Amino acid sequence: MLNRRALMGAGAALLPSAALAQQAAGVVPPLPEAQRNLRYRPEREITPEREATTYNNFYEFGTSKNIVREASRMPMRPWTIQVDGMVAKPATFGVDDLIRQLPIEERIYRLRCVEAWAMTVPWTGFQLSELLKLVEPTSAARYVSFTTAQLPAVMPGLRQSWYPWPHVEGCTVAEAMNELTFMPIGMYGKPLLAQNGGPFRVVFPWKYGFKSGKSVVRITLTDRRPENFWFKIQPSEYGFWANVNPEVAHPRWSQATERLLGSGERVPTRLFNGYGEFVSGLYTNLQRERLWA
Ligand SMILES: Nc1nc2c(c(=O)[nH]1)N[C@H]1C(S)=C(S)[C@@H](COP(=O)(O)O)O[C@H]1N2
Ligand SMILES: [Mo]
Repeated sequence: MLNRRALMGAGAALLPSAALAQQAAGVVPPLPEAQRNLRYRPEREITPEREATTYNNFYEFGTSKNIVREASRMPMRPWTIQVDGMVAKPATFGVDDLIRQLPIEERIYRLRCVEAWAMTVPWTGFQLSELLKLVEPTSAARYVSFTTAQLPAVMPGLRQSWYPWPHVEGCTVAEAMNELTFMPIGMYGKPLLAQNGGPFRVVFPWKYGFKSGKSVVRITLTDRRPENFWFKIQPSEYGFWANVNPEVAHPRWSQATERLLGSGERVPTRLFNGYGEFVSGLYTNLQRERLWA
């Protein structure tokens, strides 16, 4: 019989190098165990996995909704995320080290694109506030920006030089620390696919989908409002706040209803995408801001 100490010793010596070899080979490890958090109720049918993983918006890979083939060429290991700016402890984390350090859970959230399609997805991931606690934002930090990877070899969209690459999105520190702000590393119980923003992205379920930057490589805390990608392209249509509101029309269409991916059913859109109980307090003193995209 194997001696337990010898076994543990061997495990400790072998596992990290095995993990490193896997990383070097670009292998994405399976998701850790994750309990579904029932505090966040879907209130809708979960969107079929096929629809949610094949109808995508990811301009780095092209402007159509059909970018799976292009995205599948993106290597997702090794992958690091740099967290810097106005923090006491700036750090760069390997994605798998980060996943081991943080509490991982499953949450079913609704996502409402500004183009009026919507989906309901079981995401696996961590609350962004848990990551920010590791780096300790300073009291001067007011905003957080999220930068997407720029990989010209696999992202044909980057050749469209009129777009302001890299893709940057942002929010306030209060929004980033809100309990709803989530960083998925998976969906439908599987590692997040490249087309959905693997190996990890951010989601703000109460904001239009364009705020949820994909394939993030850098998170920066600042005292200046980040100029987000879509705002730079078309400021009249895509604001900084972009909270979902059925009564405030997009310049080119009504936002009163939305089309569910999968069934194609049209349903009424809700204020803050139905998450007002968690987030309306963030906006009480901001009535003069353009809070709705
Ligand atoms: N880097 C990057 N992030 C992005 C986008 C993008 O083009 N590039 N599109 C956004 C938009 S408009 C939406 S609606 C969601 C779509 O996410 P999904 O493809 O997983 O449904 O991703 C958002 N994040
Ligand atoms: Mo979108």
